[in-house]
Amino acid sequence: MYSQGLIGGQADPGPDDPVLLALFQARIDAEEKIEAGDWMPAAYRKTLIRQISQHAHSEIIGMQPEGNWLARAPTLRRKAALLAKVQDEGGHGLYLYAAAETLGIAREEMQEQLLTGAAKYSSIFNYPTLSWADIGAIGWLVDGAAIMNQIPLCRCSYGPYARAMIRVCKEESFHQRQGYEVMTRLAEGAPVQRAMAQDALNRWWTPAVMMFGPPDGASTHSDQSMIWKIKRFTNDDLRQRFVDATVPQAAYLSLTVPDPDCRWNEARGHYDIGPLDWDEFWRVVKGGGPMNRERLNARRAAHAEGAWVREAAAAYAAKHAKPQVVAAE
Ligand code: BYC
Repeated sequence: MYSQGLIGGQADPGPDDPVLLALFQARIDAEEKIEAGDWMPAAYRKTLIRQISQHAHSEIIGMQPEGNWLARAPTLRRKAALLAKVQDEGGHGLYLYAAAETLGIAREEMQEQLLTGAAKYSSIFNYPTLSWADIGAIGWLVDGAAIMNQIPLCRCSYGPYARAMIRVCKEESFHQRQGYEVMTRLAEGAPVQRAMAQDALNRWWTPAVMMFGPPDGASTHSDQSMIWKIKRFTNDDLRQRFVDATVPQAAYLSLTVPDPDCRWNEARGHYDIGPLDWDEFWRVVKGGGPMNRERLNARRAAHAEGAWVREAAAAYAAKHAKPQVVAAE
């Protein structure tokens, strides 16, 4: 369990202490970073552990849809880029677990929450990658959505999360470009390649638009997370930014966004989109998506197969541990 009650060895006076709460909010309002040893309300700590651990799980599970194509990449160059991208995602998961650990939760507990299905991870990774074009669509759309969501997280009020996000965003930017380049080649290619690109866009568009989370009216955490400057924009604001940036990119490739209601709205100065199927979103989040079972089973198998590495690392650490210095009487 994480030590909500103890911060830097000091007893936490509790979330209701109005003086501490006011001082804490004043620091947030002044754009100061909150660091691991600082006093923070228990609910702030809990929100961050929830969000950062879910984010870490998403990166780790997110390696699977693309990992599916590593051995089938069409050229050595494509394989090298995809391999680097998947490895980056493993690295993002590790920085994020480390950032969550600064809040007092053990990595083993987060792993347990993922493996038992108690923790969420991003809905997007519960869809299958059926063709090579899906690798292009994931880089373009999923990493594009991730950048839109994560650039503001570089300014998150919690220092360790904000700092981890700076490096993550640099790498996500390369991921997005490699995806768009794959799509560009396919879109400029033979009719069958164009058809693959369009089919991938058709299947990934709506899940990518829904990745930003439920509409603002149904978002349980947004209001408080905005006050705490964990979130800088609401789910709908970020979704709109993503749509506005991505629809012209599809047009540049002469591909069609699979939404008959998607059109420029001069009065709003934004693209409109049609209604989204939020029942499907919740079904996928709650385990009923096309790939939820496979994703968790693959993670459980990888965890079990890695047991010998954890045991060897623990044995090595024990062997090389500094002998305990016993204080002289
Ligand atoms: N999927 O109150 P809300 C990546 C849940 S990794 C599943 O708006 P919040 C990448 C939400 O957790 C992508 N669940 O929540 C990796 C909450 O449930 P709980 C991951 C979702 O936290 C590899 C409930 O719905 N990115 O990009 O204020 C390759 C109500 O939602 C989803 C991050 O994790 C979803 N899509 O806002 C390529 C970024 N959306 O927890 C790419 C960090 C919502 O109460 N996270 N839920 O049980 C965030 O920015 C925020 O947590 C979210 C949601 C915007 C995702």
